[in-house]
Amino acid sequence: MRSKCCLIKKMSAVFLAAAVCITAMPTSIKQAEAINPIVQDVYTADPAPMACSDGRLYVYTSHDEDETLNGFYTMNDWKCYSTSDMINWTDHGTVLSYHDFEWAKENSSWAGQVVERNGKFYFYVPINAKNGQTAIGVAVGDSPTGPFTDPLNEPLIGPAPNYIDPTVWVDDDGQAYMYWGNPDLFCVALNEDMISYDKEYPGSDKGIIKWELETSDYPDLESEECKNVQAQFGTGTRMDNGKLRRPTLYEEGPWFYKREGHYYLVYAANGIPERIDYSMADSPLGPWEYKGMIMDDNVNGQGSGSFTNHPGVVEYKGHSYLFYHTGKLHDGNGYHRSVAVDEIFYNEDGTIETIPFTSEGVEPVGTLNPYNRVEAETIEYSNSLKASDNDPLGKYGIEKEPCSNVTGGVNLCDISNEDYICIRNVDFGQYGAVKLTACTAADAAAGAVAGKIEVYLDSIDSEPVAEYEVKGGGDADTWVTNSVDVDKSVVKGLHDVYMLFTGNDESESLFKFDYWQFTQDEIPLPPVTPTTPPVAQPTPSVPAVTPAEPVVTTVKAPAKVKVTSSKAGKRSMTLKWKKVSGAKGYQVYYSTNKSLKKAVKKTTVKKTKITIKKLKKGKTYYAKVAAYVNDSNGKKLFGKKSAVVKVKVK
Ligand code: FUB
Repeated sequence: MRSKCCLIKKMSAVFLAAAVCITAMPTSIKQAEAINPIVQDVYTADPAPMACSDGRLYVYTSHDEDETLNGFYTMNDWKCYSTSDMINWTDHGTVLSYHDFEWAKENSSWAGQVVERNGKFYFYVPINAKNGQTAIGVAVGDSPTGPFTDPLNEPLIGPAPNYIDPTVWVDDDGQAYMYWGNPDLFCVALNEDMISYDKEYPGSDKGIIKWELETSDYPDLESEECKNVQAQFGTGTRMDNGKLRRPTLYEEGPWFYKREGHYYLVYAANGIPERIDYSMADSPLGPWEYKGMIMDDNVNGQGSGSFTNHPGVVEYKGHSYLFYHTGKLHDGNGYHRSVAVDEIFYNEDGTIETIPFTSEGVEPVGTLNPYNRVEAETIEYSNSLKASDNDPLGKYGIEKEPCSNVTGGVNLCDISNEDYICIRNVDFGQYGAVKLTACTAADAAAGAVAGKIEVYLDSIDSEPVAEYEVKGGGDADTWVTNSVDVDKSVVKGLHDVYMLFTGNDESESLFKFDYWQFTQDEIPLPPVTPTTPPVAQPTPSVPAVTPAEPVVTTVKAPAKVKVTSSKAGKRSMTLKWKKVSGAKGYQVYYSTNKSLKKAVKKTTVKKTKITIKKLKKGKTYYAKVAAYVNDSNGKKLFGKKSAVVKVKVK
């Protein structure tokens, strides 16, 4: 049995982390350790994880639109994310939408699930048919990220009332089953083609096996039939106008699977707000035995922010995970949900321990290799929370869009000054990196600098280890790949990597970012131990060539900067300083922290003047300036920083 002590430790860490968040952390900054919600730029719900034969874990989600129509779910497509380490998630964009089903109506793309079988990927979705009734459709793809197409041109099952939330499991004997439904629970045995079902299945009604789970089905709540469903799914408590609405706890969102000989049905339970409960069985069609709660709708008096929940359970790299959703993203609620993940623990008898929803999420189960091409949309966290006018930073967040580059996939876009992304557990190895290559596109003249990608290790308040200039290619869709040298003695070992995007303060779209990749230093060959004594060589008749000495040029650091004026403006400050002879440019450091040790922002200019905008009204800022030159490796060599100047912003 998994030790309780471990769970308690995890729970205390959660509450401690939450306490730290409340007291010390601005809403726009999240600790690198906190991964929930796992997606921060769109609202995602109804997670369906799939451990794929390619070694990655994919999570398919439904998608709550930013604009909620008629105060109800507004959902038109499904998204896909993948990971190999459980902390950095690659966004694969929208992989399916109601447009892909000719018979479907808009705005009903609810909870789906993808299952891999014989090299194909089957995407089961609930969606309204044109007559407005719910139905289950299936789309098939050759890869986990699609494209998926509807092979049937009609629903797999339905339309009929309450046909939502399909979940599919292929049993060890090859028989696949699909459960679904709210408030009744249904099941069919799928045929081997995975796109039809056995209409003659023994004991079924035209192939459908049904658990009747509405109170109206049980005029006598003491009847044997009612007691039977309560033994399977718990005794219901959901009331409606003073009357019991459900005889059992089952609500919706079933997730069906088998583990170590036990069958599980995990589902949203106990009315609104929903929690997550489960039942177990010895055979795929039950009878089920109600086992209790896995996740409450409330932790320490705090609700999850969403009145629904929806489970997705998966085993990956030796761990068991529960994916679920909350309303914890900025502006979140029951129609603006976000997918989260926590580890679940099984006891020896197969029962599951109760876990809380957390903001810290799960531990990494792998590292990220920076020497492979890494999609820019592979992110643990991005600071600009949500593309929303109500963003606490008062600006639009980083967005993603289908990439126009030959590499395909998606890219980051709508990047504005000081947006950043964090990629965790990046392993640069013992020899370190010598170069950073990035692929970007900017709507700027060819060669013109459109912005910068500053790279920091472990903290955004440290010194940057790379400053990559993003150059225009002539138009917004010309992709440019460039490299910048990095110091292998610094960029080595295991780090969290922050990429801070800087540029024109006014721009909401500095550049687009497709991918990045570091180049590793040459790995020294192991010394060869000679097995036989070396044979004596004849003396060369030509004089030996003396190996060329590396050219060493001594570059002197520039002189200390002298700030000549500092003026406050409306939410801005202007600094001027004396030109330093030989300087290539100047770095300005500023913060509201007097010692300029915490929350220091940096910006680079070529001129001897800067106006820093979007500062906090009425706050006192401290600033200093350093000149720099490029050393023989092209790296910035800074001179001494100026004395600190103080400006109270209007
Ligand atoms: O996302 C729409 C519906 O909300 C799902 O189908 C249910 O499971 C609940 O999460």
